[in-house]
Amino acid sequence: MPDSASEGAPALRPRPGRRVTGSVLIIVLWISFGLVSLTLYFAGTMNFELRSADHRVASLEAAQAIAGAARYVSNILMNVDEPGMVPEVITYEPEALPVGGATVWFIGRDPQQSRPDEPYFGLVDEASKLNLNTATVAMLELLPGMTPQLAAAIVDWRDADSDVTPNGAEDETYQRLNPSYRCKNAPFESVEELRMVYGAELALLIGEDTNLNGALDPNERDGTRTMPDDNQDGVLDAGLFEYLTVYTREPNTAPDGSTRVNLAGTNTTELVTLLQDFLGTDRANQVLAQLGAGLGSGGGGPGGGGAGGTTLTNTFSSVLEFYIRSGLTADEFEMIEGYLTASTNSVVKGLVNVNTASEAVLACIPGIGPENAPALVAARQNQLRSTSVGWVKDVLDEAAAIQAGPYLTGRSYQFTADLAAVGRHGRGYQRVRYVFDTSEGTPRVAARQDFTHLGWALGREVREVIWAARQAGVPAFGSVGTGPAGWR
Ligand SMILES: [Ca+2]
Ligand SMILES: [Ca+2]
Ligand SMILES: [Ca+2]
Ligand SMILES: [Ca+2]
Repeated sequence: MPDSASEGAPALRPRPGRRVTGSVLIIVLWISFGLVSLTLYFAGTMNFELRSADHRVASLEAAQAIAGAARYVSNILMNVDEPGMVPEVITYEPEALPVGGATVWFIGRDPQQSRPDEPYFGLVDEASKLNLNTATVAMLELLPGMTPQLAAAIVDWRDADSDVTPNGAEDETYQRLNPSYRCKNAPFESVEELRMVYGAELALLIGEDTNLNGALDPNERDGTRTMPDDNQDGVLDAGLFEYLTVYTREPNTAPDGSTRVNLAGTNTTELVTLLQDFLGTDRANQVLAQLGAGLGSGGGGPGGGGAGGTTLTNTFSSVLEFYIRSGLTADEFEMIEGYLTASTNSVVKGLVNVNTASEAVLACIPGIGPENAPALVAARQNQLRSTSVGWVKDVLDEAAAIQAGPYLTGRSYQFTADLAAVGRHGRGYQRVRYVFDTSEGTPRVAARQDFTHLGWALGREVREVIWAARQAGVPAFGSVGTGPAGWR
């Protein structure tokens, strides 16, 4: 029974008091809970922020390292022994190159194709590819995956006229497209421009190599399970991008910078001087006799002229043809090769470097073809350091070599540096592809394209090294490096 006297005031004391305490407790609990949640929320966000900040820093490091590596490449190209020489891969560091806190790789192409599953690291010689602006329909048609329609459309795209090549495409074809556009009727400025050409489907251009790294990545050999739809044959069936360039141009000057002796003309004054300078008068006379020319004083031959002005009965379509007809030894030819030309142009465009081109590209050259390309690739194993085309004479028969001569060179002046980098903790992957042109002396960046969006292109092994290092909490590629001399 409650006490009536205590019914008023005392009743007010404990109850509301307890209720207040309870409410306070609940409020405190709520606030605590809220604070904990907020703390957890902010901690999570901050962790996320920190991680993404870390990632941003890593990306920045990688991007800066690529810019540094590009300067290093420029330096490599500036320091080749002789103009037009392809830098040997063992003379630079194309793999796991430390630059600041980041690491850079040069994604290249393996001349031996020894490990199809992993990328090869090195610079890529643009003269190992066919030039989109100079190759004929017949040459283009021999590329793997090329259709006669696309080969013809490529030539129509770049030629100035609007006459439709058989199977080709000029304005009326492009006007029918939606959206419609005009045929360019001017040279290609980039290989990517092929996308504009009628019939150049993306699948034809990139083939199975969706990340354009020249290696068979897991998604590129699993059939239709993941993109792309590859044929699962363990071989990388690359697209047309792999074989084409627009950059190849060779200065028509001798290694010492002087004007080359033109073999396409019939006047031999300069040739006589050159042969005498390098081989002596007697040997020069022998060679000229072989060529059907005579020195004004002495030396037999049907075309003998006045002193200092002899004529040749033959002109030469290429330096290689001159070599074949001259009877020069290989060593003699190599000495004078760089001083000779069969072109009157100051720059020769679109020559293919027979010392670096793939079998697929060599197969497109008239006189070589799919039947002779394998023999050339097999025979050149010891020619990789050479700038000579002379050895081709020993592999092809005479008629074939003479036919191929005008398309070939032993020198390269344009190189792709496809640079991929990771920053700290192997994070922040970036990839930029540069094309360098050295044809005017100092290396110049002819093209720069960000390839980061193509995704990881450094293969399984590099990824595993990064993962293992991250688990162990150690740097994946040694301590912070300063890069090799010259990268700055
Ligand atoms: Ca045209
Ligand atoms: Ca690939
Ligand atoms: Ca696939
Ligand atoms: Ca395949």
